[in-house]
Amino acid sequence: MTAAARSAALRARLAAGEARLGVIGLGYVGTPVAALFAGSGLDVTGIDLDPDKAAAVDAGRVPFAGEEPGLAPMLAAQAAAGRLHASTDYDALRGVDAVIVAVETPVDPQDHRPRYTALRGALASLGPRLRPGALVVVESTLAPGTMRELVAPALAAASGLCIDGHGTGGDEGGDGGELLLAHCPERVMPGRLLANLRGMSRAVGGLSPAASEAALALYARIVEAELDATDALTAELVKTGENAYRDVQIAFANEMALVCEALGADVWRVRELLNKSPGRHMLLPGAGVGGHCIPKDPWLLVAHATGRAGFAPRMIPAARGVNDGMPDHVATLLADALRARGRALEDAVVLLLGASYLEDSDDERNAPTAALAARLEGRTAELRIHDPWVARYRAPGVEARARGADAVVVMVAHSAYRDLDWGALRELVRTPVLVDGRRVVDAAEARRAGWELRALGVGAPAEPGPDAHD
Ligand code: SAJ
Repeated sequence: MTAAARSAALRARLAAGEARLGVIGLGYVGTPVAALFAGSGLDVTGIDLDPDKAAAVDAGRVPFAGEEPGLAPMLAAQAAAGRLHASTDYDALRGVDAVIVAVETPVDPQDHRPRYTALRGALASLGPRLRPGALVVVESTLAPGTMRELVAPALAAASGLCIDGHGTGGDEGGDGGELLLAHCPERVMPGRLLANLRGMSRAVGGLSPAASEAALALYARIVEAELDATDALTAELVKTGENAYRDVQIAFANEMALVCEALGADVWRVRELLNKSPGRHMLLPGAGVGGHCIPKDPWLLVAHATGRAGFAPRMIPAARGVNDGMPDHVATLLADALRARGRALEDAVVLLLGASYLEDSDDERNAPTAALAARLEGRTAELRIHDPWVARYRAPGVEARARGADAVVVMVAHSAYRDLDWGALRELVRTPVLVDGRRVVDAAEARRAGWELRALGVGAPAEPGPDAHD
């Protein structure tokens, strides 16, 4: 049977709603994906090594924290309808028509190389359960080149089947491969998982046209936006590139903030006027860049290319360095403001406002606040953290946490922080030092109330520099 015929057979089973789908990895990506495909009428089996996650999804419950509109009722309904099951046992995938792999693909914090332990494990366990004609789609974000150099060989070895469009035994000239393999990276965001899965366009990168066609038919069941057929490498580059692009854009905004501080300008006014220039969209300077994708994907983007054809990345690592340096810069602003009020850092009680990586979110992954807290660890008299969205930091409230403090540092632009009464808080602190890392504070109001304010990106009018009279 040719690969094209296998693809056609799978598409027919999908159209008839008879196809069985497996989803490996029941996290922020796999869980809503499983729910949506079950809701499209397919029988879906979720797999996760974590028995609690598997049990939750099998019972129709959301296996993670956070508000995800529509997800809980959808999971409950699909589990009740008998279309959604979950297990820790890969044998539950025997005979499936298609499998989506949505496991974590972190990078090593030291060498920034991809760590594919979870991916390799999933492929090794999945392979023996696959039959000829099955489609495997990897949604996890991958270093460009991974599909051809790691996923295809690993799957071929584990399944004993050849991959259509891939040299490992795939008879590309004759009937083609027995397995169809594609990469379809996700564009989910915490708080908008279902909305993004339905509403955002996706690159569908097959290792062969037959694989792309099968994957297009699969995703057409749940995606209302454009599905762009392409090759696997392009799909890998699109996903890692779109996030590296954002990281570089943020780094530019942060470097502009540092320039403005050095020269005594206001980066926010500069940004407002700069963005009036056609085609300029300077992003927001801030106290750092966190989350599960922006800090990671730039490293994935350059991982396999580095060292090939003499390529060595310069801008992308530099942008990562600028963004990862912002929590340190906040620490510098803090120490400077304390010094201005005669308080040494080591004698200071410091309150950090915001623990999550993003405003009005409870997601703490790679949060800049954690980086700042690590830098301040042991260097202050006391370090306090407040965050209305993170349970362990919610109580006893900003006022109580500010009482007796020597510095308040705004790290996250939570809406709740935009309404703080800085006059009242001034009466609670011991030393009125305030560092605004996210342009939340009304500077004039704060200064009128007596705060020693340092606003990220807003410099004090500086003395002319040594070369000011070139
Ligand atoms: N940040 C800045 N300045 C900015 C924008 C963000 O400092 O101008 C910081 C945030 O505070 C946060 C980090 O960067 O710490 C990441 O923020 P983000 O707005 O990029 O949010 P993420 O990490 O959830 O990124 C997601 C990504 N979406 C997917 O991967 C599907 C990203 O591609 C989107 O562009 C982004 O959401 C978005 O636009 O909201």
